[in-house]
Parts: sequence; structure tokens; C-alpha cells
Amino acid sequence: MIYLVDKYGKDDKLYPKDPQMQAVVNQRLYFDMGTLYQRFGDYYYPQIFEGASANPENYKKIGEALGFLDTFLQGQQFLAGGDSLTLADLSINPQHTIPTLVDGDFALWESRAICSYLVEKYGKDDKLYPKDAQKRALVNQRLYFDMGVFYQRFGDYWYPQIFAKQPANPENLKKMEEAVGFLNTFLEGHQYAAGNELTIADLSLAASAATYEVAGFDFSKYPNVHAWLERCKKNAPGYDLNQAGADEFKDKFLSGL
Ligand SMILES: N[C@@H](CCC(=O)N[C@@H](CS)C(=O)NCC(=O)O)C(=O)O
Repeated sequence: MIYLVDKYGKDDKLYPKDPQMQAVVNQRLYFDMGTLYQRFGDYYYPQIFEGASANPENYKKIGEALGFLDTFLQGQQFLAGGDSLTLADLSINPQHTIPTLVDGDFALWESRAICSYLVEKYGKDDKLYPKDAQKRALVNQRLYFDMGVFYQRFGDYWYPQIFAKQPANPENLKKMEEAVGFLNTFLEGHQYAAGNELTIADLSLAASAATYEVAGFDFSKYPNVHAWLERCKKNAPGYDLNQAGADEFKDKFLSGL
């Protein structure tokens, strides 16, 4: 959708060029992918495709997602329009997730939407998030892949073990390996995730890959991913901060398993 508006839109109404308006649209898109639609699938798909019984916890999560949507829409006709948030708002982020960025009187959550906004608004150039419609579309595809597949499948495999003390699910392990395989394929013939330049897609994917790594995932069977992650470690600005976060995750959540 973003690509179609960028490339063929008569104007920017459907995907505004203004960095703050665009960032809010991005946040809503990630919300749709990672929360609203995701929770619909988490509840209904096991029932539809595996004949599983309804899970009341997952039903509650759908209600919560609709509640977030309702909050986003309060006093607004459309999802990304209306009054801007102010710091006086007690609830800067109704979803209460981190990271949440507060930039003056503008608040934004969803890490990948934050990355796009920061480059759009403060980047010295567009290298990290190219303006060219096709280059940008590829970066976006990798960002959505990270959120909906690469990082998602890490969580699907590990979080039930960490947070619900469930045994490892071999099916979810296979899915996680498949996701790493996809990334390996995307990287074929390229230095970085969306071409030969480092972009925010690498920063996002490398954050996920660092989490895989501290969980003991063996990237040596995926040579492109292995080489790319080493490249990111060397060249991504602030990688040590990323490593510190991954190490903390390991100490807090994985060392007891
Ligand atoms: N897709 C979101 C995920 C944000 C998220 O779920 N953050 C976790 C911490 S890593 C959180 O704040 N959890 C608390 C909660 O969901 O209430 C992003 O990339 O920013």
C-alpha cells in the first residue's frame, strides 16, 4: 500500500509526507499487523485450521486490541487524524509498550515506526530509509517481515517457555528456522537486508537476530545471515547498545531455563 501511494498516488492524502502524520499512520499499520489482526488470528486460526478449542485468554486479548483501537479513535473521525497528543496526556501510549518516543508534543510507539520517523525527521540524508519508492518499499517489506515473521516466530517459540513455563514446541522451532531461512534467502547477493546499504531494516532485524543469538540459535547453518550479523555488529552505529539489551534479556529471562 505504501509503495502504491508513494509511486502512483495523485497526492499524499492516503500516506502523508509530513513526518509526524506519516509516523502515526505507520504506528497504526504496525498495530494492525502486530496486535489487531495478530490477535484475531491467535484466537480464530487454531480453531479453524487445527480444530482446537477456543482459548478464552486469547478472546480477552482481542477485546483488549479493540479497546486500543477504540482509544486511538476517540475524538477522531479517522485513525491517524485529529488532535495531536500532548505531554499533559497521562496516557501518552494507550498500549503501554516500550519503546515509546516523545518528541516535543508528539508521541509515537512501535519501534519500527519510530525508526522511520527519526530518519524522516532528523536524518542528515536518506541512506537509512531511502526516499526512492522501490528502495523504500523493500525496506518496508523487511520491516514488516521482521515484525510479523522473524521476531514473531522467535516469540512464538520462546515466550511460552519463558513466561508460561511450557515445554518447547518442535513445530514452532521449525517455523523459527524457516524464518531464518527466509532471511538467508533475502540476503543472497546483498551485503544488507534491503540491498548493499545499511538501512533501518538492518537495525530492526539485527535487534531480533541478537535476541536469537543470545537464545543460542546457531546461525552457522545460514551463512548469509551469519555474515550479515557480523557485518551489522561491525558497522551498525550503536550496536553495543543493542548487544547490551540482548545480554540483559538473556540474563533476565533465558538463564533460568
Ligand atoms: N511491536 C512493538 C512491540 C512492543 C512491545 O511489546 N514491547 C514490550 C517490551 S519488549 C512491552 O512493552 N510489553 C509490555 C506490554 O505489552 O504491556 C515494538 O516493536 O515496539
